[in-house]
Amino acid sequence: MRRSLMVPLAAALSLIIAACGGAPAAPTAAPEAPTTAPAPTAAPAAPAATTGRLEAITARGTVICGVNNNPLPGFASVDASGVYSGFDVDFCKAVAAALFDDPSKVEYRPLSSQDRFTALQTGEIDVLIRNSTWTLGRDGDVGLDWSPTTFYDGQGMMVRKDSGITSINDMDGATICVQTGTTTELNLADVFRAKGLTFQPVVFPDGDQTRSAYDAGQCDGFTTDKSGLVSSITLLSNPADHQILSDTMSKEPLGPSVLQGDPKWADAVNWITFATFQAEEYGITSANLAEFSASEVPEIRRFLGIEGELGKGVGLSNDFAARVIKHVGNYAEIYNRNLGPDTPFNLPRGLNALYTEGGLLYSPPFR
Ligand SMILES: N[C@@H](CCC(=O)N[C@@H](CS)C(=O)NCC(=O)O)C(=O)O
Repeated sequence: MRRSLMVPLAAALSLIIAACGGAPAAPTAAPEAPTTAPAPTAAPAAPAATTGRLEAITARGTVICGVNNNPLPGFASVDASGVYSGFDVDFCKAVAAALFDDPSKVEYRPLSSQDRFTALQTGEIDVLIRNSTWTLGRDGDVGLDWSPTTFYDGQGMMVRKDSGITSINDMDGATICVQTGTTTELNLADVFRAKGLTFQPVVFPDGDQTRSAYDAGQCDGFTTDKSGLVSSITLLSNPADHQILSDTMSKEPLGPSVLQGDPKWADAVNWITFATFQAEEYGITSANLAEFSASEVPEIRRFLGIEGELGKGVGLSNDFAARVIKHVGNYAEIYNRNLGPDTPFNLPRGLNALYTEGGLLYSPPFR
C-alpha cells in the first residue's frame, strides 16, 4: 500500500500545509473529479478588447506582462532584488525590446493560475506569458487570442521512486496533488476516467502549496505540465527521491496570449514571437547580428529591417526583429539560457526544435 493511501483522507485534508514561500494553506476539500471541462476561469464571457492597446503601451513606455506568481525555475522567477528571469520572462523582454529597443521596459505582474485570464479581461495586463495552455475554451469562451506556441508541453506525473509506481496504470486509487484553475485538473480527471482508474484529487489554488503538499507526503502523485514538474523537482526537499513518469497525459501548447478584439496588438505579439523562431532558422544570434546586418541577402535585409517596411505594417519598427535579437537573442538562445545544457534542467528541445530539425517551430515568411 502506498504511504499516503494509509493516511485517512479526513486527516490528510485537515493538515495545514506550509506553502513554500507563501502563507500556510489548507487544501480545498477534494471535490468529485470533474467529468466535463468547465470554463477555465470563473469570469463570465470576456469583454472584447478596445483597440489601441499598442498605442497605449507605446505612450506608457512599458509593457505590462503577466507572469507566474510562484517561482517556476527556468520559466519565471524573481530574485531578492526583484529581477525577473526565465524562459517566459525572456518573451516579455522580447516584446519590450521590439517596442522600445529596451528589454527592461517591462512591468511584471505576478499572477496565479486562477487570476491570470481575468487580468487580461480587465485590461490590467497587456500580455500574459505564464506557462498557459492554448485551448479552444480559452480562445473562445474566455475571449483570448493566442500567439504562436513558444513551448510545446504535455502533462506529466511525478511520483516517489520508492513508490513502486512506474506508470499511471499503477495509480488506481492514488491521491494526486493538483492545482485548480488549470488544464491539469481537467486532464487528470479525463485520463483516469478513460483508463477506468479511480483517484483522489487533493486540490490547491497555488503552485507552491501543491508542490509542498506532495513533498510532505500528502499525495502519491503530483501532476502538472512536464515543464512544471522538471522545474518543481528542483524545489523539493530531496529531488533525487522523485521521478517523472514517461506518460504524457495531454497536449499543453504554452505561449503568450492577449485579450481578443485588438488584432493590431495581437499581430505585434505574434510577429515578435515568430521573429525569435525565424532568427534561429537564419542562424542570426545576438553575437553575430552585426555581421548579418551587413548581409546582401534580400530576405535577411527584410527580416532585419534594413530594407522594406514590413514592421510598420504590424505597428512595429521595421527593425523590430533586429531589436529582439540584439537584446534577447533568437529562440535557441532563449531556450538554452533558461532550459538548455548549461542549466540544471538540460531539457532536450524535442518538439520545441525548429521544423527543419524535427520540431514544430515554424515561422511564416517575413516578406
Ligand atoms: N499549462 C496549464 C497549467 C499552468 C499552471 O498554472 N501550472 C501550475 C503548476 S506548474 C503553476 O504555474 N502554478 C503556479 C501557481 O499558480 O502558483 C494551464 O495553462 O492551465
